[in-house]
Amino acid sequence: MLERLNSESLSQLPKDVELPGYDRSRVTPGIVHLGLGAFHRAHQAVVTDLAMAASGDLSWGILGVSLRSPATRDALTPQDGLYTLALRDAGDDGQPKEQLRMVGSVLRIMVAEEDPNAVLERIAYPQTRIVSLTITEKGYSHEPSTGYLRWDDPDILHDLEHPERPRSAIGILTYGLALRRERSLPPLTLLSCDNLHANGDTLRNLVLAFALRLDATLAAWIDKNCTFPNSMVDRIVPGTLDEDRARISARLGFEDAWPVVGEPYLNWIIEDRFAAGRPAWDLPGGATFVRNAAPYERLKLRMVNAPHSGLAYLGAMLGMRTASEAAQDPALRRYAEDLMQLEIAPTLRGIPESGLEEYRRRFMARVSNPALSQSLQQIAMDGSQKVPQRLLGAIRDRLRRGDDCARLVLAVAAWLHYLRGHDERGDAYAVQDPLADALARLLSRADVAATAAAPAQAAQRRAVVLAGFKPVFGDLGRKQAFVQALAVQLERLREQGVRAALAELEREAALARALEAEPAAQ
Ligand code: CS2
Repeated sequence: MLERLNSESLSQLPKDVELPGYDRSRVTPGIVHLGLGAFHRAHQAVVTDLAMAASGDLSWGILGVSLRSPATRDALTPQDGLYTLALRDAGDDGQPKEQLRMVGSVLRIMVAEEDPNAVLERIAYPQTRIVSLTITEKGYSHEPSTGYLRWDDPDILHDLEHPERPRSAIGILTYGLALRRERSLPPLTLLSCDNLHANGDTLRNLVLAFALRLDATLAAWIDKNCTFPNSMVDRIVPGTLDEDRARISARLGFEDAWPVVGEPYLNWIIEDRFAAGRPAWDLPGGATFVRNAAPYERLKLRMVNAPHSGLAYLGAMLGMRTASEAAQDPALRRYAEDLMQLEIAPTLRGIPESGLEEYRRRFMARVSNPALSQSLQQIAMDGSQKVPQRLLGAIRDRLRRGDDCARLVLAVAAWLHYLRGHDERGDAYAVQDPLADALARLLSRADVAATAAAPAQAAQRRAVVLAGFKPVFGDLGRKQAFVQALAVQLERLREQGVRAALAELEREAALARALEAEPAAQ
């Protein structure tokens, strides 16, 4: 049995483990972070740790908040908030190599569901200057196709009725800010670090909509005093496995109940609009501050998250388990590369082709990282919340110009096909999605419509019903070209399977190339 990791262990760790470069006992809290999952702990918390060491400004400790689950709090509290970050990659010999670092920036963890008031108090605490969020797409209680607050969301309804016990992130933030105003405290920055289109603007609109419903003067106060910078975050962070816990603890000589594992690559772009200062996050290997994050966010959602989702749905249906397994399959690899090169890159105007080429190459290398075990189901989950900003924006852009988007549409069709809940070998998996019930009803309606139609019309009828799902597709479902393309790709997946659908795309591409190469007709 190993002793549990805690502050006392720092001096006894092996020499090759990097330590927080500052005196942790002098750190004071400046950030409240909602959603203390593995991603935050492998990304913003690490850059905050490095920034405190480099600048000597120790007033940016993080108070972490888990919205529901006590698991992270229970794992990290006995460790005084300390945990290991393991960066993994393949070494020159092809074997996994791993660099360990102790992260010291998380001071304490609270669980909102147990004690929402403690969280509101912390937001309304004079020293709190940033409230940041990684609550995943579904944490925003918004409609994915429009970005509007879902007033029928059970948590939002609950929070309107129970100001003293909010449970949605939007409710917690708004009531916390109301308390801040009551106490005449200085302004605050709300920093979304989720993979959402215009994440800061989206968060701002949601908080203001909720606040307006409570009290127009509160909304005006928030609007005047708080900033909501947009940001782009990037690092592949698989969920921690038991074998990671065991391997890392053995190397430390102490038990770490919840280390996090990630790739060496990290990118963070933030709009420099902070209402009350910020840590010196702009260090080498840290964040870059910009005036407008939109082009970076679009690049990342389309050139990382879109192929990721495409690989996840197609790979999962083939019965694969991890992203690197999918990315190393020759046909899937070609699909992901063609998707980016032929269909997505041309929608990213203003970025030089060589830059996009480099970005594509780097993504393929990152996703193939054999030392990381990122589960395809993790990427595939919550598709209703991910598909719009990852795939549908690019599809809209291409349709507007009359361009072909078969590969993008195949990824969307693969998501819809994946929702059946079993792969091509018949193995079942759980579909995790906040709209799972509505999606299950949608699939049945599509089946009924297809069965009732004449055989030649069945595929088309199915696609019309599926694309009519407004929360995801919005008005795209009314675009004939989209519905048509969706019908083709879905039918291929249903009738012939993933491999044949991919082969068909390659045949079409080869034909198009041959036609282009042919001398013009006499
Ligand atoms: C992934 C992302 O789980 C997912 O949906 O696509 O978490 C991805 O790994 C990160 O955005 C990479 O920065």
